[in-house]
Amino acid sequence: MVKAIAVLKGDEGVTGVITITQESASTPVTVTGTITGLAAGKHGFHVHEFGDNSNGCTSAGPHFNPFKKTHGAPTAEERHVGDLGNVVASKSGEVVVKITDSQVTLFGEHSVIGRTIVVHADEDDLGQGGHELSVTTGNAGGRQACGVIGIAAEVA
Ligand SMILES: [Cu+2]
Ligand SMILES: [Zn+2]
Repeated sequence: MVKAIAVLKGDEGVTGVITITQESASTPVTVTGTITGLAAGKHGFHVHEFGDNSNGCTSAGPHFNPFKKTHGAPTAEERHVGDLGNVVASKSGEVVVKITDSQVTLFGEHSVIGRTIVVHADEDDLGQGGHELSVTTGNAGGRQACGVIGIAAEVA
């Protein structure tokens, strides 16, 4: 079992804690946690390439895409590894994240440990929006909060 954690911080008071666990290299990851301070509705949620927040969430770079694919839905064959789709914030701005994914991994050369989770201002159109940015970012707008994925402390 590998367990990783990202503490999300951003402008405008958006914060969150996201945990990623994975039993073995051949099993899916589970992504759980909470995010607060968002506008109600859908927000793009991705793993970005770099664990670099030196210039805020911008320096995390593009979506993590080791296989040179086009942006897509988490359920699509054609997607970036980092494409986790959307999370949905309640009226009070809170998200409860519970995602299972078979492309994000904590094992091997394409491990996401050391990369960054980003939550966006807008909805990810999953590549289907017809906007110029749909095929690279899902046109999900600004980066509202982000955090580097690190190795989690062991909890009893
Ligand atoms: Cu993103
Ligand atoms: Zn993408």
